[in-house]
Amino acid sequence: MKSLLYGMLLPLLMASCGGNRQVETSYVSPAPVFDADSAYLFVAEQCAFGPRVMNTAAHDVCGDYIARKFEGYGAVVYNQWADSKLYDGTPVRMRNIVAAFHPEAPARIIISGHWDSRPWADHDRDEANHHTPIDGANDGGSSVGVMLELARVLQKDAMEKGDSSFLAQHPAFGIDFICWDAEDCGTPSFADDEGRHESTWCLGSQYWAGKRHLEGYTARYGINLDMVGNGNTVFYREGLSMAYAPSVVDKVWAAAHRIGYGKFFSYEDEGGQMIDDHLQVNRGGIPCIDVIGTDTRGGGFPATWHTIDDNIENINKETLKAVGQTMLEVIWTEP
Ligand code: AHN
Ligand code: ZN
Repeated sequence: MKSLLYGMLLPLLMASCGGNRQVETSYVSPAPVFDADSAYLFVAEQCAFGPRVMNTAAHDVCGDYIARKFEGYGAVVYNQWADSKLYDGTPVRMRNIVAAFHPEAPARIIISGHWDSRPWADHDRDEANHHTPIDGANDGGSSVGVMLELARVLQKDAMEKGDSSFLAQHPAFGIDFICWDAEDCGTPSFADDEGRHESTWCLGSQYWAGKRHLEGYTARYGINLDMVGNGNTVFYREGLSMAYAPSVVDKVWAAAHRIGYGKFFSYEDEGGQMIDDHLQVNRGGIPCIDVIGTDTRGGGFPATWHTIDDNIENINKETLKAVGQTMLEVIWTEP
């Protein structure tokens, strides 16, 4: 206690009697640097395969790419393959990819996002594009790009710091990066209303909520990332996140504000609720929030949402940085 008091008082005393009257109040984060250029490259690499639509070669090859990248950064990768059906009964093969750091550790957190891209640009202003699959640079690619960069940073920290690295210092703490498949295949706007049901979205996370990649698997909480890579983006405290996991919302928003990214993480009440992968994780019994991008100009989904403009040209490194650095802050300050 005594030394703690000294530690707090000494800088104040020095500041008040010394010549230098500037008291340093800015917060110094323990987290390493999140490289947005690197995250951007991971988004570009995913897009280069073509749209990650289930039952296509681009999807399969990109799934292998994602699994291989995580393994290269030292994660243990679990693949969860499963069969499902689209809104119209089309059979699809899906693959959830789970990349685990410290797979045996009991105290786990999940950072997740979907890796598939929407098979139809059914929100494009040109109706001729409504049946065209999208690159999904923002919607899908951005979350995976951020997660891969987080994995790269974890490995870099381990290699440079050895025994004093974050993970070596916290052997009981583990992180799972979960890439959901088949999130974005919900009934398209050109189909009959009858098939337009909540259950046609998030097929991969629905499956996982019922049958985990490992029997008995659980985690403290999850943070799902969705559309975290466009410009003009702000994140509001989404309704279902506030209902299921308010303390996780508080933790993430506080972390962002602490390190100077408050403008991206708004405390304004937008009140909206999203049907997204976080809902399935919550239904599976693990508190999970959704960090989902909203357009600062019009509110609602980003301007590129479900259009052919959701491509690498509209990826913004500042947004990737704000989200990625906030995730590192959350990890590095996790008790
Ligand atoms: C619905 O539109 C039902 N949910 C939004 C989830 C989503 C779609 N996120 C990205 N694409
Ligand atoms: Zn989407």
